[in-house]
Amino acid sequence: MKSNFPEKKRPLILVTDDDPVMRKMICHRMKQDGYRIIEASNGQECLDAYQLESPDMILLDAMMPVMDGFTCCQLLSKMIRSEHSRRKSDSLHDDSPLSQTDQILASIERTPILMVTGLDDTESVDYAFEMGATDFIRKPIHWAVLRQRVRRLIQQSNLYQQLEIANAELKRMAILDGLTQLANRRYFDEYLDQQWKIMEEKQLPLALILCDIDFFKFYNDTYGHQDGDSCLIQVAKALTDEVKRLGDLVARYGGEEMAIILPDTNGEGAFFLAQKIRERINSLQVEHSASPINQYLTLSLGVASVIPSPVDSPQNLIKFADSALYLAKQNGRNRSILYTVD
Ligand code: GH3
Ligand code: MG
Ligand code: MG
Repeated sequence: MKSNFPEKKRPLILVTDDDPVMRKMICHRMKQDGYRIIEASNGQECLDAYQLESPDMILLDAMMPVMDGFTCCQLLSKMIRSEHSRRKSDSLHDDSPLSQTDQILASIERTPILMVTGLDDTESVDYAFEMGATDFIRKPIHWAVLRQRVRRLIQQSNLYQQLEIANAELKRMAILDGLTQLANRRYFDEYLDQQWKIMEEKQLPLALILCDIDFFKFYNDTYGHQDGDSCLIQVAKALTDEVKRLGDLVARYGGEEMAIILPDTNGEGAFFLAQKIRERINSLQVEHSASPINQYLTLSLGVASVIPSPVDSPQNLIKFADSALYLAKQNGRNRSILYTVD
């Protein structure tokens, strides 16, 4: 049969059987169907080949010397699962509401394992599935059945991968602001609550900087909304470049306002960072001819830091930073002000 797959996308099947004649026959059929093949003659070789080659599917004989197919299947399933959870833990935000979809997807096998065996008593069949086999086929092999099973398992596995990619993209979109690629307001709220609890437990300060572009309405009026958008992107990038510590979060708070959450940071430290950000924006020299206070674009920043306590709330921290920002505006803009209790 002619291959349906483009050359580079031909799925790779790992064929494991201790019987060389049987192995050759399976390989021959699989090649005819357009698959690429690697061979293993026992369980250990199969495990090694899996790690080395990452096949798209594994055909596994149950009865083999050195390591039987059931044991091999169990070890393979463990490897496949741990690789999957490693990939998952690399992703951004595992507590998102979308994690439910993840759990459903996680119940689908990733690299399918098709057991091939002469045994078809109830215990052996149950045992194969218990050990992590995705499906099961009897010897003597009915070649048409094998072909259909392989095709279906590979299709399912491809579909799963596509779902996983789409799911990761959805997760990303759910927490990012489309224009600036900063964290969005929803994620900001969530992260602030989370860090509030952690800092409360550790009795460490949590700081917040609110940054607002000065006279941005005039900027839009003068240069148009599109240039306004590019300007927001530029400011977002400058903020991200300045904010370096792991655990810090830069978010788009709303409109032309951005916010920075700084765990384990006191007022002085946060104020120092706010000043660095302000200077960086000044040094960009983004022309703002309609600004009454400067020929270039400027920022006003409100800074606050508190050690969270049960009688206080994250909303208060926002209120403090906001009132400092208000003062910065009142006192002439292009400045940072640290909130202090009067
Ligand atoms: P102030 O110095 O007091 O902050 O003055 P301002 O003009 O910056 O403040 P104001 O709140 O009056 O205006 C904010 C402007 O930000 C108005 C709005 O058009 C603009 N803006 C908000 N979001 C966006 C956006 O996504 N893109 C663009 N281009 N402009 C935005
Ligand atoms: Mg503004
Ligand atoms: Mg504003």
